[in-house]
Amino acid sequence: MARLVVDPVSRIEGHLRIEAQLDGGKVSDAWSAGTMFRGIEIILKDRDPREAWIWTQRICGVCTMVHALASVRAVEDALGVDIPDSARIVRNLIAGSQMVQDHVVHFYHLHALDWVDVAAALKADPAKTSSIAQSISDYPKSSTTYFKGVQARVKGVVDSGQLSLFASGYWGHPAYKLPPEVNLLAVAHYLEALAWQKDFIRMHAVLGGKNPHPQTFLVGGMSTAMDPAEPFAVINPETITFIRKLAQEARKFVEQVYIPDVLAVAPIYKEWFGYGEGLGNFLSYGDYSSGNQKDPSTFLFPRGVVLNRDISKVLPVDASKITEFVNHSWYEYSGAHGDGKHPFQGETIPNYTGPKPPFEYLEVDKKYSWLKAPRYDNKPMEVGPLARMVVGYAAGQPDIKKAVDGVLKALNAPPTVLFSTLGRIAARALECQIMASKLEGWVDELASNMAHGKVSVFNPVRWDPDTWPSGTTGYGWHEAPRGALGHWVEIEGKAIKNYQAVVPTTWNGGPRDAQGQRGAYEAALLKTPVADPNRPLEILRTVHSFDPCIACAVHVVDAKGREYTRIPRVD
Ligand code: NFE
Ligand code: MG
Repeated sequence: MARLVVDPVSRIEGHLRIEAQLDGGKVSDAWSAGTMFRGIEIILKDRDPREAWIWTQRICGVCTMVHALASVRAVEDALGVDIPDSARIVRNLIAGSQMVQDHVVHFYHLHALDWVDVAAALKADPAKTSSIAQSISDYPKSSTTYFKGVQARVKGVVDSGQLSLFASGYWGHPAYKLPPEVNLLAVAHYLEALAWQKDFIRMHAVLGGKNPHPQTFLVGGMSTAMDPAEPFAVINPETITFIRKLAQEARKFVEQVYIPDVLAVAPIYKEWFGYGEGLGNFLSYGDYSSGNQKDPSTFLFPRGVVLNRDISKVLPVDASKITEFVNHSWYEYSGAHGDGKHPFQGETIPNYTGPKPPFEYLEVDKKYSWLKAPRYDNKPMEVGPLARMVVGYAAGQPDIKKAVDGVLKALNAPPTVLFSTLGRIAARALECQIMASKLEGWVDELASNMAHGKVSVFNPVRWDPDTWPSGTTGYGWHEAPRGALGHWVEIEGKAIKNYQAVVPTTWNGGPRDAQGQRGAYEAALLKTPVADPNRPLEILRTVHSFDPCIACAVHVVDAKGREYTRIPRVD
């Protein structure tokens, strides 16, 4: 029995440590620990709820705008504000393009190198790579000359001895199984995707003023002025033409590069449909409305819960059943410690009680993470693309049903293969394809609203705090790239009394709860084979399949407790 420590887990956002017990070459137990503290919920106290989104958006720069969206929705819910239809569409476009960019970046830049051996790409025959590329896709960059050029570029990096973005990989590890030619194909697309995502996210520059952290959200809508006759309006006919082109190019990139690559790589690693299964409980709040943003029946991704892998039933989501536990987290709660707290009663009272560095292992029987442990109806849940595809499939959502059935048919496999590491990767790719196919439709809807004079993007009805009730609460939900995201706000007078965010990676990467139930990463790592404990590539495969973001999950650590900066409240 050996205890393995992976710290830090790289190619993620934030600081994550995995401790895993090995027995007979397999993981017999695992612990997931967020090793950074952030205090955004605390910073929000006493601030104006209309500006909360600007602060919460700084929870993360990877999923960037998702916390702005959840925040304005929470305050809109508390104040009873409906948003204009054109604001709904602009929000769908900003969030949808975030999801498409985020999934492509995850596949190529954060996850592919767990499956693709960059060093082996140097041994490939570029002519063979070219013929593979042309057999699986119409993507035009597929000539022998092109792949020769990519190979020369990679060789230049390797020969320089400065591996840069390819440093510290487990190159040559026996678990890499792709033929050299497929490695070269994937490395080429790694570089293409890097360039593509930078161009595509101009969608945020146009509709949000900048990326990351778009600046055009408002409680009550958006500040993206819309005017068909005004060249200086954010949204005018020229903008529509530009963002339509971005949406078309995104769909093409996903269809011609991302999807064929996933389909080319997956069969070579098909045993990974049998590892990384995890909890089997899935939660999706649902999102991307075609009408009223509060009405789940208008959502592209359905709302629901699937328990114990039973896709014959989708259970409704009851927000009152969400709680967070801190029995194994470095926080204190007032009152009975074994109880979970609903976010409306939630507290963020940090108290590090772990070992002083340097230490060998965390005290995993006590407290061991900066993540809380969220539970739904006292059960741990997986959230994210797989949860959305499972809930959507079980609910019979037509786009999801068609996409999932298509892949299962191609693999000649039952839906149960989805409950796995590779299933998570496939679900993310399918979801990205569905989302990329929806963007042009939303651009058309926006153009149509503009043509019909529906140019309002902001509802000012509750802008003046004198119109607010003296005390109120609200919650806002979003399906962020990594999963179900919720913000809960309590407003008293004209200021925030309490603010709690329960975030996708907190659900997936959180520690054990009062009953000792494992979180999603911890459960998914069980039975994972580890060929070489000094190079735990297989652990990375499963953890990365969730696309961890610890900055989000914990919402600047200084071991000595020094103050970095003091941020004044603006009255
Ligand atoms: Ni920081 Fe995030 C997403 C949110 S993850 S990336 O997607 O919310 O927990
Ligand atoms: Mg929180």
